[in-house]
Amino acid sequence: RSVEKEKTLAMIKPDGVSGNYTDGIKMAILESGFSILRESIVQLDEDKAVTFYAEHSSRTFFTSLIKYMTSGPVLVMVLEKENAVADWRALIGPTDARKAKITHPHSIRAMCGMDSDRNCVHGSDSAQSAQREMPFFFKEMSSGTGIV
Ligand code: DGI
Repeated sequence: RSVEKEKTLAMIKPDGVSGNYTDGIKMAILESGFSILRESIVQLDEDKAVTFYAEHSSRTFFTSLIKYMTSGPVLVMVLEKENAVADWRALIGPTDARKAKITHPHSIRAMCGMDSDRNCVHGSDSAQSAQREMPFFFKEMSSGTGIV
């Protein structure tokens, strides 16, 4: 029986793209056994960034988060492998890149992130989030039963 594969949304945030971390991150992705099914470079406008991070709209850091996420192009990817959602979260490490450098020194955020705001990469936090986030960037990935 073939192993059930799962998909997740990965994003290299503006500091990752401008800091030339893209190739290194993609290498880590492939070495970890993910397939990159889709990829696209996108400049988020304020509307798109606000919609993407709507669940954080009441947080104190929201304004700075939106400013950061619209500060330059991002690279969005759809990754696929068995257990893709959890495995990609494990590979990127904790939200706060300063903590990641101590507790998860080999994680992507430890290697290219700055702090809890500029943390270089994004990953869907659940299969449900992935089902919302993938068609947000790749329309053809809508399941037809989702909210998009
Ligand atoms: O899923 P994550 O990206 O690991 O973390 P999250 O969903 O809790 O937060 C989404 C983004 O919001 C995160 O990547 C960066 C920003 N953020 C989260 N918590 C903080 C934060 N930014 C600041 N400045 N301070 C925070 O405590």
